[in-house]
Amino acid sequence: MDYSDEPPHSKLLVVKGKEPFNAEPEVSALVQFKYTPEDLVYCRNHGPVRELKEDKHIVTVNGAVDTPLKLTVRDLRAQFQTVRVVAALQCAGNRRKEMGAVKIVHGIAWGDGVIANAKWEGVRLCDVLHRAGVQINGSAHVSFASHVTLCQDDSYFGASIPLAKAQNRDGDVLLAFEMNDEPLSADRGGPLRLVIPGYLGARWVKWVDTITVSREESLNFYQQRDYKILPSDVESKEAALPFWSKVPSMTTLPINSIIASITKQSPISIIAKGYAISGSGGLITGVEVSIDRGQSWRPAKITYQEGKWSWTLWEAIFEHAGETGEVCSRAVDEMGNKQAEEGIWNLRGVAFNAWGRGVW
Ligand SMILES: Nc1nc2c(c(=O)[nH]1)N[C@H]1C(S)=C(S)[C@@H](COP(=O)(O)O)O[C@H]1N2
Ligand SMILES: [Mo]
Repeated sequence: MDYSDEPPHSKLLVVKGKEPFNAEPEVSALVQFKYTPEDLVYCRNHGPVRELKEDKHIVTVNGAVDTPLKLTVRDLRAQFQTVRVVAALQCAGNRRKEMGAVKIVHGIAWGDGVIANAKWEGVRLCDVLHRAGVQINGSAHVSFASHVTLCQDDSYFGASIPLAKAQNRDGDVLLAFEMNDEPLSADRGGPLRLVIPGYLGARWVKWVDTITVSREESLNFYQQRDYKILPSDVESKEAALPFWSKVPSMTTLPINSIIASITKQSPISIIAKGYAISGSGGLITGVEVSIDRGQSWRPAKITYQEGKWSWTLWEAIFEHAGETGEVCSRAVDEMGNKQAEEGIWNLRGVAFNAWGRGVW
């Protein structure tokens, strides 16, 4: 793999790996903004990052369609309605470090900063598919690929989502070219990436150049052999082998909340801040906090929430917290999903969502 063309990356991130570039912000900095500034967005890569020219980039739509299409980003802007969605992008490995403390897991030891909330702008994937004329009824998938560089485990990066998700107008799936009113940077996958509200980050393919409608899911390594919640008794790579083809690919992530910062306001009072997210798209209806290890809970104040797909920011003041202690958080959504005390261990360390915890 060739890392000689790597563009400069944000200096504000904690670097977990240089080649490929993987880095996350301090979560205390992250929750200070409702829309994550570019420099604080985590970077998750399975290969080199490339700076591409918008006017040269072409996306091809093919597979089970009437008319294979080749479109530039300019074509997308000119020929389709531009829409905006506020959505949180979250890596399935968010909080893997905590899961790894339970028992060893495979993957980058991410903290709780591999999440970003942003305004994304682009065109609806369903409008583009409509133009191409989808020929399949029933169960089908839309695959996305970027052949711009090789990846660690495959010759390209790919992912897929059910066609029904692409066609569901509740939470538009976008071919996006802007984040927070700026053209997508190279690190964000510019000039064109997928935005798939409610789905794990691995499906939000960056530098996308090929879209294929078919009966099958993407055959890419990252769809087939990764990003799956293996049964908890699978404890090694070898033991995992027979399971990859049987375990479903991940789509949504579970409800979650974490403690991002605890600040003393006086010798005995504290203010705790954090984020919550409902992976499946049900609005977060409450975040509760406890300073007695879950004996008693009280509601935190929700300070930001925007539509169904954004993260939720919250804070809670404890006037009589004492000099030291631990805050726990747990979130509930409108579907009644509630964050449990323990997360479920799995070999790849994905979808960890135990109660948030922080000490002061
Ligand atoms: N082409 C390509 N797209 C990709 C990836 C990648 O390595 N290559 N990583 C995926 C993963 S696992 C995540 S979590 C998000 C991260 O997006 P970000 O780097 O903009 O934060 O991009 C996804 N899209
Ligand atoms: Mo990811």
